[in-house]
Amino acid sequence: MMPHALLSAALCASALLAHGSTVENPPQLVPPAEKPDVKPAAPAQFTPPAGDATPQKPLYAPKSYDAKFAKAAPKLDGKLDDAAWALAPWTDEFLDIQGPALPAPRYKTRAKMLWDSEYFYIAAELKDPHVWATLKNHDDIVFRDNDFEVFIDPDGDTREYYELEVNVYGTIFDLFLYRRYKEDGPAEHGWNAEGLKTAIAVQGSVDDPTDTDTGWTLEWAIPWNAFKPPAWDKPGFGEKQRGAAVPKDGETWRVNFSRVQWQHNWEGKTAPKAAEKPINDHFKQVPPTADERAKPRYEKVAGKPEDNWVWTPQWQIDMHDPRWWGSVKFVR
Ligand SMILES: [Ca+2]
Ligand SMILES: [Ca+2]
Ligand SMILES: [Ca+2]
Ligand SMILES: [Ca+2]
Repeated sequence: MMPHALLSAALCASALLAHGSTVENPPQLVPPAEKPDVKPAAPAQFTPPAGDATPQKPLYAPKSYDAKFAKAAPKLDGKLDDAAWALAPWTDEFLDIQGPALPAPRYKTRAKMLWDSEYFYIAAELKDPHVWATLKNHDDIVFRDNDFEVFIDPDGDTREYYELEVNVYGTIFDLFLYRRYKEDGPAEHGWNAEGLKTAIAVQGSVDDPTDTDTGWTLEWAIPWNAFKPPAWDKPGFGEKQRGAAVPKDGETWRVNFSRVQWQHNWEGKTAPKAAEKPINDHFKQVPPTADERAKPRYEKVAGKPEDNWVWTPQWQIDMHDPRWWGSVKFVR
């Protein structure tokens, strides 16, 4: 039912492997199983559907955005009051992953993009009355918390693409996808966005449900040099061929954003209560102390899938279909 949940089993297995690694023993980057070395066909031309629109019949082509060249870099402090950001328009407010026929998101989300000769800059604003996260280790499965995600396919061939996820603690889950999950992946968690800078500002308090927050804002600076596939990737195939080059003026990349939001006990009319155990299915669960049990805390609503709110609709509950990602043009 969910883009992520479908993949949880596979993710868990490789995440656990990643957890066993240390700086001294980096995770092995294992080449994927051999498959015919053929580039996928270009995505079909978009044709608007006949008749009433449904989530299965897209209403419109993927959205586009002109990312402007920043003459002065934004200061990475999580606040979006920089002169550089003032020149960058907001995206449309995010909507349900399946499109506007589904209920509008409970909280507003929007993003901005900029670039310069060193970095791809992304800003995001996530309204949220209850700012919450649990995961604190790099390459934890961050979408088990509320998070913000970007999907990037530089050469736009719908294979070999990058994904970054972040929660309000600034915990990063970064991975490289050789092919879509529907084409058996694999997802390489061992890929890291080297040199990535993350800054977050919270308008409220994290993990304190007794107040009402405004939300959080994010600044990302992704070095162009980070867009390098794992060593096993074949020369001449997709991103390896492209390399980590700075985009040319007017170059377009496939990009989409996703916000994952879970429902918890402090939302809406559900009565708050102290949790009996830690809220999240963290790998390193420790039983709460008596003090912690007495404290009001967030608890996911059992059996409720996460919501996925996106910039441009996927028309299905699957982020891993780059055909429907937006088009970001880097303009000077
Ligand atoms: Ca700033
Ligand atoms: Ca690609
Ligand atoms: Ca990683
Ligand atoms: Ca709070």
